Amino acid sequence: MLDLLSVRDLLTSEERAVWDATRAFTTGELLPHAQGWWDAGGAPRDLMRRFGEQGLLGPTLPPEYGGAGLSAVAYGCAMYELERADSGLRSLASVQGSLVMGPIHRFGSEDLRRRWLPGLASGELVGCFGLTEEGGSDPAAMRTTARADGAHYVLTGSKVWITNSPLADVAVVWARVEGEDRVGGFVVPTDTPGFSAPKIDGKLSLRASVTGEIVLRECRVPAANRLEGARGLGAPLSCLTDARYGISWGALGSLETSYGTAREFALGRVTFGQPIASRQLVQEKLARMLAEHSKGLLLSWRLGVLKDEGRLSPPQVSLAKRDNVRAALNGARAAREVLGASGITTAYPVMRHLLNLETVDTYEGTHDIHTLVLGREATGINAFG
Ligand code: TGC
Ligand code: FAD
Repeated sequence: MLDLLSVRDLLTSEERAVWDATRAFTTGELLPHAQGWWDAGGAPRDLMRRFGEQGLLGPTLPPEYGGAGLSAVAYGCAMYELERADSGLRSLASVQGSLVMGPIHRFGSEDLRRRWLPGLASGELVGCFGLTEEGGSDPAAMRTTARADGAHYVLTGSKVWITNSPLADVAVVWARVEGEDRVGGFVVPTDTPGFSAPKIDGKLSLRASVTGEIVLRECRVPAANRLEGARGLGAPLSCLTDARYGISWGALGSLETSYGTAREFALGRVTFGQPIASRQLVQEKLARMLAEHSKGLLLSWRLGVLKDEGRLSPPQVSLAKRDNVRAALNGARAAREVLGASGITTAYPVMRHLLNLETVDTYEGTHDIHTLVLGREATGINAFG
C-alpha cells in the first residue's frame, strides 16, 4: 500500500478493516479482469451483486436499508481500492451508492426507501442518475419537465451521458417541475412506458462502465415516486458533493497503480547500461507522483473527517476532486512516458488508467468548473455565467 505519510495510522480499526478487505477483493477479483472488461466495453452485470456481497453499495447508509453505517472515511478507502483497478469499476459503486441510493435515502419517503434501497444495496437492482442534458456543465439550464397530472407526474425530455442507464432497473431523474419553476427528483422504474435508454458507443475512456442516454416520452410515474425532500437544484448538487468526495479518494487508487507500474518498470528496464530508475529525469517523475499521492491522501482523509463531523463544504470537495483527479491524470501520463513504447500497450494498465481519467477529469464537474467554484470562494464573484 502506497502511504508515505502513514495516513493509515489516522484511521480507525474499522476503517483499516474496510480498506484491507476491499484491497483483497480488488487484488483477487478485479485486477485480473479489469483489462478484459475494458476491452469488452463493460463489466458483467453480476459484478454488481459481488459488490453488494462485499458491502460496497451504499455502505454509509443505516443497516435497515442494506447499508453498514460506515464512516465517510471508510467509504473513501473502499473507493480508493476499486479505482486502483479501474475508474469505471469505482463508477459502478459510486453511482449506485452516492447518486441513486443517496438521494432516495436523503430525500425520499419511507415507502420509497423500503421499496428500492435493499435491492440496490445487494446489487440485485442497478440504478442510474439522470441530471446532465445538452447544457452539460450547467444543470440549471435543464429542459426536462415534470407535469403534475392527478395522482401522477408526466416526465418529458432527455438526458445524455448517463452511467449505467442501459442496464438500469431504476433511474433517479431530475426535472423542472411545471408550476413550481424549480427542479424536483423522481424515481422512475425503467420499465415505465415511454422510458428508453439507448447506449452510447465508441467510447475510448471508462470502457468498463456502460454509458447511455435517457429518453422520457410522456413517462407517467405515481406522484408518490417524487423525492419530496428534494426542492431545487441544491438537491442533485448535494448528491454530486458526495460522489465527488468518493472520486477524490478513487483517483489516488488509480495514481497508486500508475506509480507502482512505472517504478517497477524503471527498476527493471536497462538503457545505456543502467536501469532507467537510476536517471534523475525518471526519478523526478516518480518523485512527483509520490508527492502528489501523499498530499492527496491527506487531503481526502481530512475531507472524510469533516464529512463525518457534518462540516464539509462544496468548495472543499471541489478542491479535492479537481486536484486529486488532475494529479492522477498527470501521473498516468508520466507513467506512460516512463514505460516508453510499452506504455501504449494493454500489457500494462497505465494507458487504460490515463484514458479513464480523461473522463474522471470531466464528469462530476470538469476541472475548470471546479476551478471556478474555488474562484468564487476566493472572490465572492460568480464567473460561470
Ligand atoms: P448555484 O447558484 O451555485 O447553486 C444552486 C443551489 O445549489 C446549492 N449548491 C450546492 N449544494 C450542495 N452541493 C454543491 N456542490 C452545491 N453547489 C451549489 C447552492 O447553495 C444553491 O442553493 P440555494 O438553496 O441557494 O438555491 O448554482 P449554479 O447554477 O450557479 O451552478 C453552479 C455549478 C456550476 C457549480 C453547478 O452547476 C455544477 O456543479 N455544475 C457541474 C455539473 C456537474 O457536475 N454535473 C455532474 C453530473 S453527474 C455525473 O457526472 C455523474 S458521473 C457518474 C460516475 O461516477 O460514473
Ligand atoms: P461542457 O459543459 O459542454 O463543457 C465543455 C468544456 O467547456 C469543458 O472544458 C468545460 O470546463 C468548459 N466550460 C463549460 N462551461 C464553462 C464556463 N462557464 N466557463 C469556463 N469553461 C466552461 N451525467 C449525469 O447526470 N449522470 C451520469 O451518470 C453521468 N455519467 C457520465 C459518464 C461519462 C463516461 C461521462 C463522460 C459523462 C457523464 N456524465 C453524467 C456527464 C458529465 O457530468 C458531463 O460530461 C460534465 O458535467 C460536463 O458536461 P459536458 O460534457 O457537456 O461539457
